[in-house]
Amino acid sequence: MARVLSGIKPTGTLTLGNYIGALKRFPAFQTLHNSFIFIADLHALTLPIDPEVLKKNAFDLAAFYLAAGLDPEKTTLFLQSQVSAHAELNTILTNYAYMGEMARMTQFKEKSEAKKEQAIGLGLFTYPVLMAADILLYDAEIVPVGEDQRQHVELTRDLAQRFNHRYGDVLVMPKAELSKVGARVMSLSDPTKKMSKSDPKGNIELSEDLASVRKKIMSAVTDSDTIVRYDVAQKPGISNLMTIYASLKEISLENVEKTFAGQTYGMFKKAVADVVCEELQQLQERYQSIVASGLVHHVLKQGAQRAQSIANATLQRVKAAVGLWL
Ligand code: ATP
Ligand code: LTN
Repeated sequence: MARVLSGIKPTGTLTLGNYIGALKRFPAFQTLHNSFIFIADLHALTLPIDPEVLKKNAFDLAAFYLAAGLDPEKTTLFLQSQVSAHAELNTILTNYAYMGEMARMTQFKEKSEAKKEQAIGLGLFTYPVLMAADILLYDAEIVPVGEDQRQHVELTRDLAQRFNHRYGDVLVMPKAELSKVGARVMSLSDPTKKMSKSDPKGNIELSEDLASVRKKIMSAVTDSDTIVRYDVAQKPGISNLMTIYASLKEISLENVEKTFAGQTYGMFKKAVADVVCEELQQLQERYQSIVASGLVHHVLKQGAQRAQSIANATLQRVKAAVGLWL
């Protein structure tokens, strides 16, 4: 059984982009693979966040993991900060990562763009090293993520290769696994930008009121043409709505084109709104019952214990390889 690992930062309410690009895909791995899914709370500290908000977000994220269908008996679900091996391996790996390659990371460039150098935390700069530690600790071969994280997984591969070149076969080479449709869901208000947690006008939040969801989809920015056709360059708005529809219905983009041939944008948008609201309604109901069950903390505690035993073994391997006393 191959190991699968992925994580999401508890930096805000999850969006439909997080759901389609990552969360929705996680449960499928748990039957065939040994699956590790975590809450990247240490990563959430790389940009300013209120402590109470962080705690609440982490809890909600755990509840959404369960609501999306992760079974804690099959998937090890845990909080990154509760497995100290992440921070330890991070410390070791920072010595093998280069300033130049960190500075080239698109996410770092975007998130630090508007800030003065004095206001950019070092954690934001070394973010991908911690992410590499997350992945390498579990010998993960498969890393399901959205398109924006592909570069970080590539960097993880470079680091693993560099480390192994020097110390022998210590680390397992991971690979990013992107969904064919929906690896990059775009903003509804500006379909040339990624849908993001920090853009409430252009995003749909998983816990959002369904009337508001419907309104946002019906008023999503599109072009002045009338044909429902997939063409990212000419028709980014319609293409994005097609992606959302195709992902949730689990059908191909060609199939979406055929289904809506001859129909107006208004009719198509209504169908998209229906499918999104239906999915979110189910998710929100499951989320409510999971919160009411009071099981979240127990699941995370048990998950941290399982994660620790795997992560500590890898950490020992790494320590031995570099010459640290065990
Ligand atoms: P932010 O929006 O604050 O920059 P984020 O949502 O990109 O953060 P995470 O919450 O850690 O960051 O992302 C979790 C997962 O969701 C990652 O696998 C990421 O690639 C994926 N993801 C995020 N946004 C999108 C999107 N718009 N389309 C597809 N996948 C996405
Ligand atoms: N960097 C990711 C979150 C993340 C992650 C990971 C994803 C942290 N560690 C390990 C996959 C594997 C993000 O910003 N979306």
